[in-house]
Amino acid sequence: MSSKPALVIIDLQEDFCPPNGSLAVGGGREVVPVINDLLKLPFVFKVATKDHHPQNHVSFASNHEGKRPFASFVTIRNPNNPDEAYESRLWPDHCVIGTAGNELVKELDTGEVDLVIEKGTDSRVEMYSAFRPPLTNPPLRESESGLEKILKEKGVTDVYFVGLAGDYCVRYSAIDCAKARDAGWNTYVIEECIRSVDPGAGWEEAKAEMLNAGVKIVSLKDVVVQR
Ligand code: VGL
Ligand code: ZN
Repeated sequence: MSSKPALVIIDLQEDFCPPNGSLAVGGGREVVPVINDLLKLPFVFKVATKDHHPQNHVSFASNHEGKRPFASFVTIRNPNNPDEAYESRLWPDHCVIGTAGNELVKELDTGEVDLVIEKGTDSRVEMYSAFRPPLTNPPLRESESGLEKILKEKGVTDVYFVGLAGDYCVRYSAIDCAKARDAGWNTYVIEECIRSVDPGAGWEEAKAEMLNAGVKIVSLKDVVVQR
């Protein structure tokens, strides 16, 4: 069977990049030229995701009395089941809908991108994954992004993840992708094409968790895209 590889570019937005991003990831902008080169390869489908938050998003420290970005955590409950909850890190306001920080980075060759998918639009839940929020009981279907459906429709067999941040949204997107057993996607993260909020311990922990979930961490030189 021939492979049908897709490229998913995670959250390559101004707010995640120096020099002006409100949640700038060190070296975030450096991955753009390499990703532009990848966009020229014959992937069957190329998606860019956007973190797309309303101003009242639960992950902003500014929406919680007395909490500080990066240092504080909050308990997020399933709106449909107060018994299901998770602890989540709080952030500076970022990627707010309609602001310059929400834009895809201007150097990205968006002319080569087939589809832009918005995620994190439900103010009630954190959503690092490009697929869905982590809450499952019951699942918040209305806040899913639609990415799983479209990758299935396109008959994709392999999914390559790149973008920001390696230890947050790339990590949880790749894990959800590898866990979609019915889809059977081979899931890859290209290590040169990510940067992390915490490039030391954070990225190491992320890699271990991804490997455990069946994600393959690969190097650019090992990426062969054929169709
Ligand atoms: C992200 C923190 C908060 C990411 C999004 O794209 O990795 N990180 N929101
Ligand atoms: Zn966010």
